[in-house]
Amino acid sequence: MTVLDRFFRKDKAALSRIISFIENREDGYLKLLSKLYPKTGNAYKIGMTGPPGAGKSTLVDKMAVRYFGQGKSVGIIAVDPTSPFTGGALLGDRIRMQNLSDKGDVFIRSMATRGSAGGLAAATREVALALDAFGCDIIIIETVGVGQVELDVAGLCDTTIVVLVPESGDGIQTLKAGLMEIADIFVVNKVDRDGSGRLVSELRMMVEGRRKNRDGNWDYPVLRTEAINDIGVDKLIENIKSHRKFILGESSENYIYNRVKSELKLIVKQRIIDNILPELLTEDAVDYYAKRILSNGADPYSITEELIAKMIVEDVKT
Ligand SMILES: Nc1nc2c(ncn2[C@@H]2O[C@H](COP(=O)(O)OP(=O)(O)OP(=O)(O)O)[C@@H](O)[C@H]2O)c(=O)[nH]1
Ligand SMILES: [Mg+2]
Repeated sequence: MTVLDRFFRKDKAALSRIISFIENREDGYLKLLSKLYPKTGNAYKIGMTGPPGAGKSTLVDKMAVRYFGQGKSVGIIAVDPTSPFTGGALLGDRIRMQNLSDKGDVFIRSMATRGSAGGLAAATREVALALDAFGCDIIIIETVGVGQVELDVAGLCDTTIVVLVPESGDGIQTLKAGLMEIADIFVVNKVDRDGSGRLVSELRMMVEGRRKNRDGNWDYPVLRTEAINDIGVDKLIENIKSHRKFILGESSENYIYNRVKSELKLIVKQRIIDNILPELLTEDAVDYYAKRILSNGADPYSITEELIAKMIVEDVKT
């Protein structure tokens, strides 16, 4: 039996192998993704982001227990853009989530840095695709809200939750604008700490201002949780359900159609960046063109046109 056969028989070891295969971009991984794709479309993807130590993993853990209790299978991806190796935080996550991973229908995977931010987001999408094809009903993707990655990851999630804590700084002004933009649901965690009331009202005010500038009528919820004591988690699950209903609208067709479109665009873009661009812009080629600019009056714009023409001609030939 091949690994893929075992994968389709819900063998977790095979799932691990398939994920590594995809993550490492081994020969034939694109073909493999094509084989997995027809089996996807069932999973609901939830993004969980926020500052380091906000309590994201603790919340994910508690949420997973709820979904598990509803008989759903849950895949968790912890994306760690800062530490390329199994760092302390990651190890901590593994330990904290251990009680879940023993249960059977939960699969946890950590991902480390790979090349560009876009590359990491693409790899995350592909791992999520594998989890979806495997039969996960819910996929939760945790990212630390410190860079570009979580913005890209939010793009592939159906519902994005931004977790903030009273100690995130002097109020919401200091938070990255991008982080606020991607939120469908805000969670103020560690409400047992001082200052949570103020943060909640600041967020509610911001959300109020934002609602006036947007169409649609999703009321961005601002929820209070104390993840460590399992408080506020049911409400969060309810709000995710409401958001799901909201985005799917009267019929899910439109949502899925737009999803497929944006996914296709991203995949093509990433493929050009990963495979075509490096061939076009080799160090030697760049040297050659830079010299032409400096010595015989060529300009970067016409060189770009030349390069693109070359790319198209070469493509037609093959
Ligand atoms: N006081 C208090 N502590 C909490 C709460 N929720 C989580 N913590 C603690 O906060 C610390 C960080 O929690 P994590 O769940 O690892 O936070 P995280 O956002 O996943 O952290 P990174 O993945 O490292 O960015 C841990 O020591 C948790 O026990 C809470 O509601 N109240
Ligand atoms: Mg964490």
